[in-house]
Amino acid sequence: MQANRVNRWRSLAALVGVVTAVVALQVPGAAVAADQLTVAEAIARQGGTGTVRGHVVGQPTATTTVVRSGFPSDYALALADSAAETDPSEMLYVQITASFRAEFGLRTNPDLLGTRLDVTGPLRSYFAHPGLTSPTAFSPVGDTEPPTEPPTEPPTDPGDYDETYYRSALGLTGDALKDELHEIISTNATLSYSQVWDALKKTDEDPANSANVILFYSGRSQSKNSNGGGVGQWNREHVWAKSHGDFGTATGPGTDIHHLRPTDVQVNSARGNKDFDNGGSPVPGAPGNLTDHDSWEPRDDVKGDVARMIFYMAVRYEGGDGFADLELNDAVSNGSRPYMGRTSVLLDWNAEDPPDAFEQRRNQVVYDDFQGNRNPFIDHPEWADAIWN
Ligand SMILES: [Ca+2]
Ligand SMILES: [Ca+2]
Ligand SMILES: [Ca+2]
Repeated sequence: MQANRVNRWRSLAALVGVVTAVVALQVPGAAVAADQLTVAEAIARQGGTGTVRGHVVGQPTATTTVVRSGFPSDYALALADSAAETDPSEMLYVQITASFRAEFGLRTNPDLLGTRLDVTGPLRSYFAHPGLTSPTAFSPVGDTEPPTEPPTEPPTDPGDYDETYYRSALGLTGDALKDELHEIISTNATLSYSQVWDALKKTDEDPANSANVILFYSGRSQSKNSNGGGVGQWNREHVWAKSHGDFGTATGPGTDIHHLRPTDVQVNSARGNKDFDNGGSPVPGAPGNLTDHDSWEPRDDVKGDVARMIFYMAVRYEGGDGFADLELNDAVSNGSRPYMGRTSVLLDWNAEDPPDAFEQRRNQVVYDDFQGNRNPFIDHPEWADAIWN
């Protein structure tokens, strides 16, 4: 159904394009149809709706960064009036929503670079830059040939993202690095809380048994279908406790699967909303985990995973999107304040337990299949020290 609708749009828009071209030929100097805008006009006329015609000149990955190769995702493209344009201020940033990604996303269709498109939708800021969001139609213009080369394989080595996704962050440290990473990773859409169940069945699948997930704290492999609220079942743990900033389970930090993990119901309950720190007594049902009245120490195999999820949340959520600005501190007993500790212990855990294949694969699945954004600290664990040390 979706594909048919897209194809009908494409056919209709292509027909309109032909008619427009004929009219333009017959009436020298005639402008294109009233609602058809150049990129310069669309930049000048933010607000309202229009059809913008322009050349595909790359993928915006930040307000002033547009990449022309190694496209990191199918989520956005930049249009310009000239195919050779390299100045982002002369570009319109176009959001590519889910139904258009297979045909117009640049990672899947890198050959679209340089071709012309008509895109219809509201002229609204995107990446804090003149843009077009929530498009209603895309169509190729003129004699553009469909791509003949098969799409390039998406990169899978975390280092492969340095020249694309992370290019604007390389070499930065401190707050400048944190700010730039925030821009890069804040392109994600999150699932509904009910959709999180199925997502976790993919992200946390047991590599040795595809019918199971690995429970985060206990390390137990358990049937994907034994989820729920009963004793011995697994449920959805917010590693950044949702009371720290009180974001609940609405779309946003409450459903951001970069920090949601399957856990044993009773172990989840024992962890509660405690901060992370070393020490305590053994946790029943979760070997290697320790807890006391104010903190939780996870088993060694996931200490670094915990740290990197907390680092991600502190960078992703900066208070600009209706949710609290989540931040690290070196305390415990943070309660409902939007903080999570302890910073010093989390930095140690990040160093002691570097990313392994399971964690890297998980980051890739979240990026490819669900949210379109990455946890930078899984790709570059050294960035935690560059920001917080
Ligand atoms: Ca403690
Ligand atoms: Ca680990
Ligand atoms: Ca923050």
